[in-house]
Amino acid sequence: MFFKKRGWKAIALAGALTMSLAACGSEEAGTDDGAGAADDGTSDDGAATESQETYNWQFVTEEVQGQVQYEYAAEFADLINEKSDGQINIDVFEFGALGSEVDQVEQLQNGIVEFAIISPGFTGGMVAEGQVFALQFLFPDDQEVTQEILNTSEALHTHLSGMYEAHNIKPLAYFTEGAMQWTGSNELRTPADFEGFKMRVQESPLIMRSYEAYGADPSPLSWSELYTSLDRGVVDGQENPIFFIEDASFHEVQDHMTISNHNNYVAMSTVNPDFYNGLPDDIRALIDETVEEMQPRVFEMQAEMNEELLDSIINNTDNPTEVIELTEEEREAFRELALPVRDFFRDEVVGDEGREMLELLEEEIAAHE
Ligand code: 6CS
Repeated sequence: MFFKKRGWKAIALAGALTMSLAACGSEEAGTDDGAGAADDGTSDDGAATESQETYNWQFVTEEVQGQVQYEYAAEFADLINEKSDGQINIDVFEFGALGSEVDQVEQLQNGIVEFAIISPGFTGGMVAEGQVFALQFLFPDDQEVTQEILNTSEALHTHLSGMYEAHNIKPLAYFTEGAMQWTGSNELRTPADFEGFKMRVQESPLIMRSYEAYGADPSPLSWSELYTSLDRGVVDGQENPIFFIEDASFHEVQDHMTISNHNNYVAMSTVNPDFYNGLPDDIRALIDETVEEMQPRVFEMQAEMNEELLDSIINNTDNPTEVIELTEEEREAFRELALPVRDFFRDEVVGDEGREMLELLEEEIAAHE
């Protein structure tokens, strides 16, 4: 695996903090039972009394320091630590420390980690309905409106979340990491530019289908291999929000970037449901309250990063990237090809429940437009 700027970074676990908590905890839910069983998520100091449970949890992300998911998890961990007067400690892992994106999903499902940020693109083979986020031109262009829908949608919070829970993944929140843009070794302005284009995608059948609809030749790849693959011409291009393109230095090995805003990069903060359900009510309430607080914070965070790092790409004279912005007419040509993929999702990818979810989501989106 290769990360251009930082190399392979494994995060050393911070020493387990010893804490005492006024609330009573449950032994099976990552608490300190005083037995010093560090490998089952407990801390090793031994709480003085049952009413002084301590908690030591792990939170894994698909990104590295300075990127949205990691900074979200770090801030979430700090907030929880503060609110609990230091009695809940969360160790945050950068991507790579615990394996691939798919490994991380399994760790969450098995309770090896308590929390994870997951991109639905990596669970497409398991929760087909989660691929709804791969449908290009579905959500409004206005990022604030999109985030409002992600915060309040019954289709997502009731229907889709239930489908994830059936697979032992409990989504706590959905958030955008920004509008996605294309980078390429050639200019990407019209669908014809995608003809035979080797497009790197996440491992989701529907994302692949979306690029096949443009005539491209999609190939699934972890982002850890993407810089090198772009550099060596193994793939010709990729999609991501601007902050990620810049921070992972993809622009340095791509001559062109297209501001297409063809989709949002949506991520979910998730928790292992058995762990979560086994927590005392007040601890669960603390988590819920903090998840809610994080929603405006992560929106602000991604907006700032995406804006600043666009300037950084434009002003990079050492590795110049030609940046173009599609006109509405140019976007329309892609939208027309993307619409039948929505029918494919409805008719071939999901069952009745998934169809109902999409219909409801479309109604919710229409109500916001
Ligand atoms: O392209 C990817 O696969 C990565 N992109 C983002 C914005 N976050 C993590 C993800 O794995």
